Amino acid sequence: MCPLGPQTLTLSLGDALVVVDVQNDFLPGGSLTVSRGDEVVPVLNRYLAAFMRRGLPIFATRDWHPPNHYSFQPYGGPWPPHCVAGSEGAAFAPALALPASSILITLKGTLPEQNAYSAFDGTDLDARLRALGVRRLFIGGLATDYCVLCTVEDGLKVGYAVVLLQDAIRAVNVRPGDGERAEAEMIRRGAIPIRLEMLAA
Ligand code: VGL
Ligand code: ZN
Repeated sequence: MCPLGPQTLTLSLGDALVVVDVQNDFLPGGSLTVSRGDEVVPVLNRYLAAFMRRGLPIFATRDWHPPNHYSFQPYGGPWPPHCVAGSEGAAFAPALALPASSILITLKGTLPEQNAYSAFDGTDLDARLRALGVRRLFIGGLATDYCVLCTVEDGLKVGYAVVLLQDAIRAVNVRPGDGERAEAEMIRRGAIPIRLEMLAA
């Protein structure tokens, strides 16, 4: 007998939650809206509660660009200006229940020429995770086809096990299907997809 079901996953020491870029500019009304991006918030709040309850580390990343970032359209990039450091658009979604006292924040894309779709690119995230003894990352947030994809890929590359929070990600979908292709690619590379109901109580 397997009372928890074959798909159940138990959180344990060595696990960390990484909430990617749940910022106003990626939500409805923002400057680079991810369609239905707001739907990740209540789901992430449940994952956050599970990690808090067990005292496991929680990281939140923020896209944090200078006003002249090279990814912005006026500077030849593909995106409308978004997540300018210190702006309201760069703030965390107000409904995201981040534990103010314990959250570990990683800023990325902070230099004019620094891309940093990945939370590992040009940041100290890897060093901070290692210092805490983290071996497995639970990754969700925005957007599936950019920062979540690149963060998951880099996490796998540098040796973490990665669990993809499949019910807590949404895609930009510049081309239709980008989100689905990104999910398939992350899983192909070794990320384990889960949904809330698969977390053991
Ligand atoms: C992102 C596009 C530009 C993301 C950031 O967080 O996925 N996408 N900058
Ligand atoms: Zn950006």
